[in-house]
Amino acid sequence: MTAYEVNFDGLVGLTHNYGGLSLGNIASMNSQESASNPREAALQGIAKMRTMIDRGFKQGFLPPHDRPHLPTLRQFGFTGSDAEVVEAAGKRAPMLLRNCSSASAMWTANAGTIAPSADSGDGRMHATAANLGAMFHRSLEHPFTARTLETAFAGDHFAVHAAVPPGGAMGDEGAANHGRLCADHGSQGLHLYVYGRSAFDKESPTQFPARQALEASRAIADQHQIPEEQRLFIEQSPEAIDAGAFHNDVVSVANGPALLYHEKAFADLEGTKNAITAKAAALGFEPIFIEVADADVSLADAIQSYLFNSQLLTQADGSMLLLLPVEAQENERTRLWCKAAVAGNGPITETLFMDLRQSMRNGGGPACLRLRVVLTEAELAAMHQGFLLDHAKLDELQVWVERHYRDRLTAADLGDPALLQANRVALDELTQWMGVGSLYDFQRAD
Ligand code: SUG
Repeated sequence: MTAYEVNFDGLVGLTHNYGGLSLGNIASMNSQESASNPREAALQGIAKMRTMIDRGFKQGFLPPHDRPHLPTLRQFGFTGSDAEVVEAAGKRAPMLLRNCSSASAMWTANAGTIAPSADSGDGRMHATAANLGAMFHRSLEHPFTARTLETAFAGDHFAVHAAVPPGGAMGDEGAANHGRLCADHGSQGLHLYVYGRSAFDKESPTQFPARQALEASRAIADQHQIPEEQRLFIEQSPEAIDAGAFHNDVVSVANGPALLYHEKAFADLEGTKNAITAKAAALGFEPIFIEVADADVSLADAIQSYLFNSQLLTQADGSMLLLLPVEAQENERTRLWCKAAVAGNGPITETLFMDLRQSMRNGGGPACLRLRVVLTEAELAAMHQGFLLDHAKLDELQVWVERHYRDRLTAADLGDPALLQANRVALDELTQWMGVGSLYDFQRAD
């Protein structure tokens, strides 16, 4: 059946800032305390979406979450008017305010995990919001993410599930730890669920947090009704996590039958390749392994440049385009690897480097910024059209960003009630423009 891969990019939020919140995410740890430019960040994201549309791909977006998140601050005992809560939190609990202000929902590869209707037992497209339990600031995302996904994908074609219960090490980071291999987007696929640890092990195999629990991945495969023949659970290499691969999409990316990965991405590389080959054969396709040797690109170079955090895309003529961050062009090792890949006989015929530096400084590359959803023609028509973009809508979105976003933000600004107020005005306008009604908590309160 004809099906499209639609990329839903996270529209960067108005509070995009460098909080230094993610242990194990080297870029985020290094950027702490520097000033951000939310407007530039959003415009860089829009430029990427525009490039995708120019190239003939279908493009959607997910709106920012409302931040600072007042309901959470109130749960921590702050009272009074919204302005008073933000001001008091800025003075008495600046780290809490920082966590409640993160625009981290922009990385929609962590919004949830998707199963196309071609793969699920009941023939519906399934989505599960990711609990993001490993990092406090990200654990606040899933209720609103689930609401957003339910709004975008309402009706009989779709099944949207609430997040797997978090707590302890029961983390789920969504599509960033999931890949799907297939002959083409519309055919049956093999789901690769990549995990860091068991939630119930007393000890973690890593120094940095291993964010994805095997039990959470299993729960998702089960509730998405993925048959045994179409699922594999693969352990991340602890060495990669400790080198800064806090999500598997920092060291691997799948598209169609191709899997591009670093030699040290998985705990058991040979076992992983054999299992993929066997299951793919039963599904009627041959996987294409594009392995990057550690001798050519070290884990450190891969993580600094985000070579693998790229979008690997099948173009209309069947050739593959690799959309990467400019950092992968600036790093000599990865630039040389890209050159050789395009010159070689592999599926990648073109590379495109994009400036996403604002997001990259928080550890978010092109692949982090998008959630891939395979949709049939009927599903595409049935979903809420307010989440889909074309050139004209992108122009309007850009005007909206230019009107509402600040060009400089520091941690000290987060306690400013005027920021909260301005963000709400902007988001209220956005939901009206999308035609999605009252999506945000602040629009629903009495
Ligand atoms: O979860 N950074 C995000 C980056 C997510 C990248 N996503 C994928 N690899 N798919 C994270 O670590 C940093 C926020 C701060 O420090 O202000 C942050 O949350």
